[in-house]
Amino acid sequence: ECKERVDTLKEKTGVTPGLAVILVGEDPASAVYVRNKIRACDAVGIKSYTHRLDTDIKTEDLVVLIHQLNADAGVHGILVQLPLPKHIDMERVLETISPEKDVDGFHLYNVGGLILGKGDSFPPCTPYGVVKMLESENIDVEGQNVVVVGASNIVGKPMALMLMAKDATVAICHAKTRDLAQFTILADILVVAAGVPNLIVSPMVKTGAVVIDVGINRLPDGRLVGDVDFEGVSKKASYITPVPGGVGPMTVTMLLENTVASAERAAAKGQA
Ligand code: L34
Repeated sequence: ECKERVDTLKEKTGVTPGLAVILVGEDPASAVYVRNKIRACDAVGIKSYTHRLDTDIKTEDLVVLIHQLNADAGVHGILVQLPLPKHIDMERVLETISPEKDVDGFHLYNVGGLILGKGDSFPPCTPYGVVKMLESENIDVEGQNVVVVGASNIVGKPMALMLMAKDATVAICHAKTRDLAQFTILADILVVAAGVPNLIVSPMVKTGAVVIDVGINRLPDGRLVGDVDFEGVSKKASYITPVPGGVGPMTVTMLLENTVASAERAAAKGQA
C-alpha cells in the first residue's frame, strides 16, 4: 500500500518522499533497526538520508543538523533513533524536530495531538503498528478489556491512548504493579511492552485472548524473544504475535506510512 501511494505521489506531483535517519553511536540493536528501516524505504521508493554520528557528538551539533533537515524541502520525515547516549539532551533534540516532519510522533505537539485526537498529528510507530494489526484482522476493540503492560512514553502510554480513542476499557500496568496476573487475566486484548523475557506465562492469560508481544529481548545464547512465553500462551490465545516477525516489522512499516503521509501533505501544500 505504501509503495502504491509513493508511486501515485511521484506520478501526480513529482514529489519523492524523503526520510532522514539519525543514528548516534554504536548500539548494535539500534544499528539493526535502522538498517531495517532504510531497507524498507528502498523497497517502497522512499529516499533515505542516513546520518551516522559519533557517540560523543554534542547536543548542540545534533540541534544544528536537525535545523538543516527541518529546512530541507526534500526531507519529509526526520527520525532520531533512540536511545541516545546519556550526555545528550534527548528532550531538546526531539523538540527541535519540526512537528510536521516528526514521523516518530515524539514531539510534544504530536504527543498532545494523540491526547486530543488531532487528525494532523503523527502517531508513534510501534503502537500505531499494533492498531493496524488489530484492524487488519478485524479485531474490534470497542468495549473490550485491554491491558497494557508497560508505561513507557514510546509504547505503553500512547498505546493506551490509541485504544481508549477506539472505546476500549484500558488498564496500564507497570514494573510497580502488584500481582500483575490479576489484571492480565481480565484482558480480552493483552499488549505487553515491559522488556522482560517470559514475563507473561499461560496461567496469566484468559482463554481466547488476543496477545500482542511488543518486547524484544536478546538472550545470552543469542536468541531473540519477546516478553511472552509464546510456546505456552499460543495454546490459549486466539491470536498472538511472534518475536521476531511481529510488532518490529510493523513499527518499521508505520514509519513508512507516516513518512508518505508527511510527503503527501507537503505536496498538497505545494511547498515540496
Ligand atoms: N526514534 N527510536 C525511535 N523510533 C522508533 O520507532 C524506535 N523503535 C524502538 C527503539 N528505538 C526507536 C524502533 O524502531 C524499537 N524499534 C524497532 C524497530 C525495528 C525492529 C524492532 C524494534 C525490527 O526490525 N525487529 C525485527 C528483528 C530485528 C533483529 O533481528 O534484531 C523483528 O522481526 O522483530
